[in-house]
Amino acid sequence: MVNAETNAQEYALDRDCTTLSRHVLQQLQNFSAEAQDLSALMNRIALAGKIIARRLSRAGLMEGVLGFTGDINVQGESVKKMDVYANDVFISVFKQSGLVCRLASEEMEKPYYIPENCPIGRYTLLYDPIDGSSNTDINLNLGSIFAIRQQEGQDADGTASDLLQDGRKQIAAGYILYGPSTMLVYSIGKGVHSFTLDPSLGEFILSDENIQIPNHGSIYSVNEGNFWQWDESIREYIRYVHRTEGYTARYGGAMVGDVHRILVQGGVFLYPGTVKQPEGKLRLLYESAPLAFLIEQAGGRSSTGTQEILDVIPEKLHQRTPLIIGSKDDVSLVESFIHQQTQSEKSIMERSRVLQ
Ligand code: AHM
Ligand code: MG
Repeated sequence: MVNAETNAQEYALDRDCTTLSRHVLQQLQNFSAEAQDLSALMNRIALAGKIIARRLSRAGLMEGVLGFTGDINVQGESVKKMDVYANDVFISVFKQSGLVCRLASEEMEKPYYIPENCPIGRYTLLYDPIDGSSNTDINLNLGSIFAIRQQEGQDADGTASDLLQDGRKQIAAGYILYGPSTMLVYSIGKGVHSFTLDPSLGEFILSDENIQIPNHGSIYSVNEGNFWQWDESIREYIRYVHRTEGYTARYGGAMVGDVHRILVQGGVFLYPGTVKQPEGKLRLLYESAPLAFLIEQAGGRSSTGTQEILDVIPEKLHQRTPLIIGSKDDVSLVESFIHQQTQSEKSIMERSRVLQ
């Protein structure tokens, strides 16, 4: 009896001590400068998450937190006050850290360079400070998405052109989910691990290690309001899931929550291109590539429909891309509809050429 109690106590103590920074060091199994840097970087990201979560938890009671600023961002979208706040939180947390040289965000036209009077590091943080902004004013789940890349070359002209590389250059990626509890899910290329913020400790504590996404799931997650804006191949896929038993739709308007559900339960999340916006809505460097890195680490896949997301080389920082992400089999199924459509278009063109 005493033994069982002691074991339970030891377990609880051990669990509470598995903080994010300790976990990163355990993953790397060494105390090299790089391991220390990564641990410190993750710690800073966690701090930003805690500050944002704190504000969100009281948003309805505070002045000047909810609603729009009246500005339009580089994406052509109306900016919410929380977008600006969260963007600034990441800058403020990293400015004096000595870990990064720049921060590139969905909300800023150009990267923010650490001023010369502050310690400058060799990493770049790429982030979407508040993902799913439309959920902000109605107290629904939101997220922050992040990725870390190493600076390559000097970037003397300030164009950050070394960031225009494929997603396999990411050394860490993940998201913070602001839901009933705040969770941080990350990968440094050694599996996917989730942490839950324990408000009484003010720490993210390990909640699940080496998460594996099922190869297939029943969930499809897409904004079906865009049905008539999509290519016929996507419409055909949706018709297929409508008439096939075993599928169910879930769409929350905030990708971090939708992708988190799929990470845990399996299925597929899609944001395809539309007639007006063939490249879709989601940004490669701040949204699609970090999530692709994570989902691949969990044994899933992500694709534009014709190419692996992690292989896409952007031409510009704010490049958008169609996104199909989730369980291996479900991503492949969507791709098969796209492939079929491309093949039939090719054979129609071939036939009309022969007839001319
Ligand atoms: P945001 O980062 O500006 O909030 O945009 C990204 C969000 C995703 O989280 C979400 O899946 C999608 O936009 C929702 O868009 P829509 O309202 O077109 O379905
Ligand atoms: Mg976003």
